[in-house]
Amino acid sequence: MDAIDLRSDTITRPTQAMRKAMAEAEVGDDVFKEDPTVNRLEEMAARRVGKPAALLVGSGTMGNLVSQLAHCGRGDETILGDQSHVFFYEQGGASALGGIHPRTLPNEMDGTIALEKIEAAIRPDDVHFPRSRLVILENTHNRCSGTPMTPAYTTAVGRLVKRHGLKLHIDGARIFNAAVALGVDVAQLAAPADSVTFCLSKGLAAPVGSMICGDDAFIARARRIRKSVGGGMRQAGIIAAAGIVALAEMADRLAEDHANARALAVGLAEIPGLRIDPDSTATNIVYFRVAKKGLGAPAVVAQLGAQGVRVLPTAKDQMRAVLNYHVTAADVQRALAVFSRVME
Ligand code: TLP
Repeated sequence: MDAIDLRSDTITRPTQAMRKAMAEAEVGDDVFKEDPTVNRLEEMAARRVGKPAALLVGSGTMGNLVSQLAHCGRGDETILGDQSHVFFYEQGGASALGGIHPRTLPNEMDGTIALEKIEAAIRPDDVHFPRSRLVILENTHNRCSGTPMTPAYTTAVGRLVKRHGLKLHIDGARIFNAAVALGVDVAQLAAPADSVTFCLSKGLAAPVGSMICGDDAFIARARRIRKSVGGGMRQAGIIAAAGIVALAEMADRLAEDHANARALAVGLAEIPGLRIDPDSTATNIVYFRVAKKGLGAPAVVAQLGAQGVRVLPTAKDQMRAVLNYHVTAADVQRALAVFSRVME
């Protein structure tokens, strides 16, 4: 039997409809803005997220980097969560390549950053300080159990940021998961932000690609910067075609991944030696701990792997499972049986 791969939703392979669309895609040179399929995807993404314009980039990491470079100059400061993907998993690219200074604040368990902490971190105009320029939120919050950020919270941050003359960027790699989980429109989650990135290649199952959305001037700057970091792709309609299918067909089904995640979390909570609060799982990401003396996450991961269940170790005693398009409700039950065997 095939392995049940729960390491990430990035492992999803393109659907048949995507492969067909890719094979038949009308293409042109996108650096000349002449790829009709890329243009169509960018219009579609902008409309869906409720922003005037959008830009296709190679990855979520590139989207966050380009967005930071488009908002900030050298010596400017970003304010972001200490558990954020941008801070944790993107090699400090904004510092290395853009001279941008990150100011981290603690993420609460639900991925939010306390409003008063954001406000207190905004620097006054003083020759000693970097200029506070950009606040970055993440929705859903990967390292905080995939928790969705509500429109009320995002709106409050947006207001605060605007009052102080800063900009707001949302790393919305999984913002469609957030919208489905909260039963709101993506545009509502994106409205308070000056820029939003989202990934086509995670739960939406496209093979490659992320979108940056924002106003026309911002996207024009982002387009220039994308070129400078080597992201000017030519006949990119081949991948945009899959992105169009992803946006049109794959967002609504994310509720299935969320239900499967919940079932997995509830099942894991019943297995002796594992620790998880099933209520922490609101979307497709499940974090859980090993609580058995002398047993660490790497050993459990190796034993699970040997029995056809793949999860990701995320700390000495912590693992992550991410539900995705290729994992069915029956797979979840099979995986739980393997977990029980391994933990005996
Ligand atoms: N996250 C990956 C790993 O890098 C951890 C995963 O498997 O979850 N923002 C968020 C919130 C993300 O979770 C990720 C990918 C990205 C940005 C970066 O996207 P890519 O991998 O396309 O650069």
